[in-house]
Amino acid sequence: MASNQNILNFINGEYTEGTLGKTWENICPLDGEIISRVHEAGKAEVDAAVRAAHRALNGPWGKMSPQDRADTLYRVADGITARFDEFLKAEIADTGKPSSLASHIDIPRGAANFKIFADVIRSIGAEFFETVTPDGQEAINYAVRRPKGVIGVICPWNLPLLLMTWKVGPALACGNTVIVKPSEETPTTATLLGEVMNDAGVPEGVYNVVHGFGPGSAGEMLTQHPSVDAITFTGETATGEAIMKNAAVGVRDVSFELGGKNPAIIYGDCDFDATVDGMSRAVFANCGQVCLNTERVYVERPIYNDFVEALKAKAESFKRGDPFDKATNQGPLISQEHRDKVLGYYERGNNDAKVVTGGGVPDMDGAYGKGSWVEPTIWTDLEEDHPNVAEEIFGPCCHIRPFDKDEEAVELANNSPYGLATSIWTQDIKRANVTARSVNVGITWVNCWFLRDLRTPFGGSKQSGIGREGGQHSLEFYTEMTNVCVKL
Ligand code: NAD
Ligand code: 6OD
Repeated sequence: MASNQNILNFINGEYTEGTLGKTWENICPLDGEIISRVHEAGKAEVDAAVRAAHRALNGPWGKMSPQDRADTLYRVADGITARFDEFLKAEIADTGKPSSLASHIDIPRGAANFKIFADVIRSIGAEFFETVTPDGQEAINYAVRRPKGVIGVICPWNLPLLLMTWKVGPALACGNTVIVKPSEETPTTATLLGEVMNDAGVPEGVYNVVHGFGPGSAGEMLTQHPSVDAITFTGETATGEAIMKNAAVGVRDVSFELGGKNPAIIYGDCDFDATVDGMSRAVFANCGQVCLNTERVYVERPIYNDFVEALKAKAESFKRGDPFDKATNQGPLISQEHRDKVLGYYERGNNDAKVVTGGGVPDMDGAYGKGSWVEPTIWTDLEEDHPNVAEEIFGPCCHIRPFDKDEEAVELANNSPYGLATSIWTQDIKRANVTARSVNVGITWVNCWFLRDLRTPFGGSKQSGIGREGGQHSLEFYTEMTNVCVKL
């Protein structure tokens, strides 16, 4: 996957190397090859992006009607679809994920995120009250939604285009302008999107991209910038804490999608084969690098042994290698650094747990031998406070534990500082609904996993996030409401 590409910042509708004169090597995790050099933005670029975003906000974008904005975002979506293969190859080079996954989820969702929020903005109405006071005064009240302003969008590496457009789509639909800071691991698709924005007729300054890292770099500069009106962030909980401290200066709003240690509850009356299929995705999809992946599996005792064996068979069936081979269904981890972290947990598991399968690094042929691959791994027999059961690992691994009573399963599931997502597997509709209301998470799936309707509220409770985005829920963060009271 070697290439000599230069990845530039995109500010005010133009690509720029920036003034810092610093680049870093973008490494493909499939084979360790350098795929591009990324030009780091400094304070001058962040300032320029913020100024451009304010000009666009107070200029053409701010003055555009919601209908025209929605039409423009449809053109952006169509522009991504027209260049589907380019986006696909870029995402695969940055992340190593199999084409079967990226062509099914990442790129189509990257486009869909613009259309869904364009549709939302076309269809919203206004809250309206008729008021009569005790002393006979009459008024009408209506609430209008205005854009919040210039939004800082800080993104992770696991679903780069998807998670970035999940924020940029609603932000622009609501009339805001954005400055995106993609992950340093996956800078390419956000950069490519600049061309699509220009071709779609998005005015300059509406969509800006600055490249860099977190502390002391573009990420922190953006969150500290006093003229950034609000920050939406997806990433680690500890990073969310750092961003929140910066956002507190100037009392700026945040929307956070953070870490998780997601539980699944599998009842003895589930459809066994469908559950094993679903759980294989829930644990191992994207090499375990989806915030929604399951890392804690609780199984009712009568089917525990069979389930462990069946998930083991799935874990051992994954095909690694050429991402463009249709049969490939496991990619590498995002980087050697992340692999070292995951292998730290594997080592603890090898020492402390019963290792059902995995626990190491697979043999890979040729150039893939330099990639950041790990084996899908299953542990049993650990205590709940063991780091492998308590901490987010973000790799293709899980711990499985038996339970006897429904209440016990719920208690175990809730025993975490995180509260992002769960899945419940049963054919008993009452049991499913009672459990669904008892687990303290933002998203619950019954007999499925990551089945997404983009209009639904998405987000986490406890340390997994702040706020909900999706459909009309995104308006809460991306707009300010002004109530207009008119005396009659
Ligand atoms: P990360 O927090 O390390 O980095 C995310 C982004 O924040 C990157 O662009 C990074 O450069 C930037 N950043 C880092 N420190 C910063 C700082 N001090 N100020 C400003 N920006 C800073 O996360 P990651 O490693 O990219 O992603 C993995 C994590 O993201 C996991 O914890 C995962 O659970 C979480 N995640 C959560 C969701 C969700 O929806 N809840 C979705 C995807 C990923
Ligand atoms: O599907 C989504 O909208 C979404 N935000 C998914 C997040 C996945 C986290 O890794």
